[in-house]
Amino acid sequence: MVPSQVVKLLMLIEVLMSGVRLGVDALSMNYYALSCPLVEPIVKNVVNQALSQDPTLAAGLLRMHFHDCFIQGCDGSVLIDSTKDNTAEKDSPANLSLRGYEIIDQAKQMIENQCPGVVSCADILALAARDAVFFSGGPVYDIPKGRKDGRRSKIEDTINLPAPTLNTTALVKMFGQHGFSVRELVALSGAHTLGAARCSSFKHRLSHFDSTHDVDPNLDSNFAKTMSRTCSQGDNASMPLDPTRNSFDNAYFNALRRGMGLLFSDQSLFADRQTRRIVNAFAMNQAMFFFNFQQAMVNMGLLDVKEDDEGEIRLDCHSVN
Ligand code: HEM
Ligand SMILES: *[C@@H]1O[C@H](CO)[C@@H](O)[C@H](O)[C@H]1NC(C)=O
Ligand SMILES: *[C@@H]1O[C@H](CO)[C@@H](O)[C@H](O)[C@H]1NC(C)=O
Ligand SMILES: CC(=O)N[C@H]1CO[C@H](CO)[C@@H](O)[C@@H]1O
Repeated sequence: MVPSQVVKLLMLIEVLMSGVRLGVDALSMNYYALSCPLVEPIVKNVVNQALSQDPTLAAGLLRMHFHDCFIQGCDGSVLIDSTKDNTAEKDSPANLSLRGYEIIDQAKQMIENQCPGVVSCADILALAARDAVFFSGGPVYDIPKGRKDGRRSKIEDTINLPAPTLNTTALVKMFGQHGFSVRELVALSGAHTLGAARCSSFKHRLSHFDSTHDVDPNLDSNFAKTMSRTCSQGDNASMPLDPTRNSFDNAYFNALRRGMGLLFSDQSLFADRQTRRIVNAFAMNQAMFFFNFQQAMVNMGLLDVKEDDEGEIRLDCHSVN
């Protein structure tokens, strides 16, 4: 068999296996088939319309779904507003750059008009992130639905998000604790094919990096100069995470090979021998990256999902019922 056939065969086996794994979960692909059959086209239309106006919001939706899932499971907790008695996840100072809340609100409103009290905010966010990937040129894939919304959203929980200062050893450990393989960590990091980061997330690489280097030695020197120029405009000045910030492609992995990963955590995937092999494979084969990404996204979307009595269908995504 030629290599491309081998890849296709492996993909087929993976698809069959993931079907088996899904069987044990309460979620299902056709969860809303009877109760709200139009939920997917509604979300897709709202997302497509919003992204046609501002394509940079695709990154916002994808990152929001990630943060939702990593804290307390995919339960819409990232959407909850603070109240006078509770400071919510979204008001964590370091994570203020989440964007796209209005897209979720708009979809939720249209869905409530069609089928009130049926579709969770967590599912809407998961669908919106999936649609944002496709809108930007990424893979199209089906995701299981049926998540319930959680009632807890606390600023202190955001400590469980990975920091951009982590190296691959630490990332492997953290993602491993959520059940992800090393390959899934690299595939999920490929989400940084979309969007941008602020200087505050990468300036530690540009001066007093460690005891022997002023600047991170894994950085391409011209790229480091561009980063410094950005940071001369302040901590909130931002730069794209890869050269094609609005298109979902494998340019991120090619950038890592040239020492042009913006975050220390990104470049560290190429510095580590075990993950470098995977970075190289994704850089050379975009179809393989897409396939591993969509699989890892399905798994991420299943993190600690709440079943029936553990959660609710929030009527307004901003507050618990
Ligand atoms: C591997 C560990 C990860 C670390 C350390 C990390 C860290 C970060 C940081 C620091 C930023 C920039 C925030 C800012 O400066 O405003 C960022 C942006 C982003 N992250 Fe991650 N992230 C990780 C994994 C992920 C995953 C798994 C996803 C989604 C599946 C994701 C999606 C995004 C997106 C799309 C952006 C751009 C946001 C925008 O432009 O609005 N990240 N990430
Ligand atoms: C990764 O970071 C940890 C914790 O900061 C450190 O102990 C370890 O030596 C680092 N590993 C590498 C390969 O740099
Ligand atoms: C950066 O943006 C945040 C949120 O918009 C704001 O609170 C902060 O003051 C800004 N910092 C600087 C240095 O401009
Ligand atoms: C990724 C990131 O910046 N996470 C931070 C979110 O906010 C909390 C609290 O300020 C920090 O501890 C995390 O490191």
